[in-house]
Amino acid sequence: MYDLILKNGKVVSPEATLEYDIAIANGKIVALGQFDESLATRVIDVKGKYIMPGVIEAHMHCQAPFQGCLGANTFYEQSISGAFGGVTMFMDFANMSKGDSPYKQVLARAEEMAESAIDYSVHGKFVESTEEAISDIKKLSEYGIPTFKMFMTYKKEGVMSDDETLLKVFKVAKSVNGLPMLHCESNAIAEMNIDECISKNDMSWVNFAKCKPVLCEAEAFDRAVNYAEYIDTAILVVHTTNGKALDTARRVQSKGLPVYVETGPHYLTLFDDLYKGENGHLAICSPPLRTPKEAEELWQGLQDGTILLTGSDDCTFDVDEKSMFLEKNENGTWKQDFTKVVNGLSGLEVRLPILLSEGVNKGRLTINNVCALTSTNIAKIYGCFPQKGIIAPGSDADIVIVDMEKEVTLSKEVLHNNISYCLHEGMKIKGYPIMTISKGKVIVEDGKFLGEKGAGQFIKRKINPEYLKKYGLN
Ligand code: DUC
Ligand code: ZN
Ligand code: ZN
Repeated sequence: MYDLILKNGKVVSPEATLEYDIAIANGKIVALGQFDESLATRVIDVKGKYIMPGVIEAHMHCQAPFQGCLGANTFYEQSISGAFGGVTMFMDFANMSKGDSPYKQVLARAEEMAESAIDYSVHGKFVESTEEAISDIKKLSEYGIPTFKMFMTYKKEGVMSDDETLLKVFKVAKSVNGLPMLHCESNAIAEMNIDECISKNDMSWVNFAKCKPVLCEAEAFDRAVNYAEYIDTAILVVHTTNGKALDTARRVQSKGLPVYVETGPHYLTLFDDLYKGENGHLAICSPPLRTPKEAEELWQGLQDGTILLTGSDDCTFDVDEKSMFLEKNENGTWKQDFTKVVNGLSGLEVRLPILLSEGVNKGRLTINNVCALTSTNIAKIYGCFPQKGIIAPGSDADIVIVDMEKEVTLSKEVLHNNISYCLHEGMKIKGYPIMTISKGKVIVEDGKFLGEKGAGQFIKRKINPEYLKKYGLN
């Protein structure tokens, strides 16, 4: 007897869309084919709908102390918001300051995440390369954490890795089949520009973006890639925003160097004109929003396989946190000072809808591409495939059912992210998740959350060494 049969759906993988039933028992997919309804406790007819592997979010910052703020959600609340966007597993980063043990910080973070309703994992983070810190790389990888994040900027915030640290982490990560993850922005360029704005006393929202132009990102991207080439190791660059960086990636990917690239939905759909508005501080994130030209370059990168991953870089700060260090002018407008605004945008819940609508329904991507970009490729590169990321016998029954005809106008009211604004307010979406299943249990149905606090489990990860030797996930 099965617990659940999903009948008549169009089952999506990166390669194909095929119609068959899915039989689920004990949290796992047990068979694909055609099944009699009498064989299951519950049968859901999903005729005409698409059945996709649950979205995996490998890039978010929840309850992460940063620039004096923490974020609006607990991990449980974050898991609810994610579930409405089809997310069935997420990964956050260890909180690290100098002197902290990366290993201990990962364990502490995993404990914090245990209240999640969906499965979860943690990435290690490196802010220095002391002997103790570096020796944790092996321990982390043995524990099931093979991914290690480093920031190439945020020196003043105390989380930047210097070049020596990058090189050391690259080298040791390589020896344990690990994957360094990079936030690429040149601290030197950003800091010089920011200091100039401060000395001119012009810290407008518009100037924020000017301080961190394409070249600020592209220089750090190039440097990270050069170091990867030197060590001959794999890296993953998060939240890439522009074609200049992609050209660097193309150059080395074509030689087989495993440089994996992620972009996020906000860089595809939101632009730097937002910084011209009075509330432009709500759109402050790093790297900053760019122009439609760069977004077009990113769509091309998604189409030609230069970008194999998407991540939301979710930082759900409400207006109170975004504004907490700002003052107002006599006329009630903001005294614009970008140095006092926490960086980050909310995006966890809208990543799949945006890719379905702007990607599939606008003819830029196939639904199979979106499956790869939101789930299969993420599971592969982060080391939890085939437990996650695919609808196949033996895999966890983490599933999102999508109605490609469903139209939703994005607004703060339709999202579940606990904040009082939506940067995509008014954006018309066609193609939306309508049901989310986590390990065989329906956790979102008919607009209601049915999951349980603490039901998520920590997922140990191990990356297929082939993906780390040569570019590509096939
Ligand atoms: N970028 C953001 O916008 N926020 C948090 C960290 C980051 O890299
Ligand atoms: Zn970042
Ligand atoms: Zn991030």
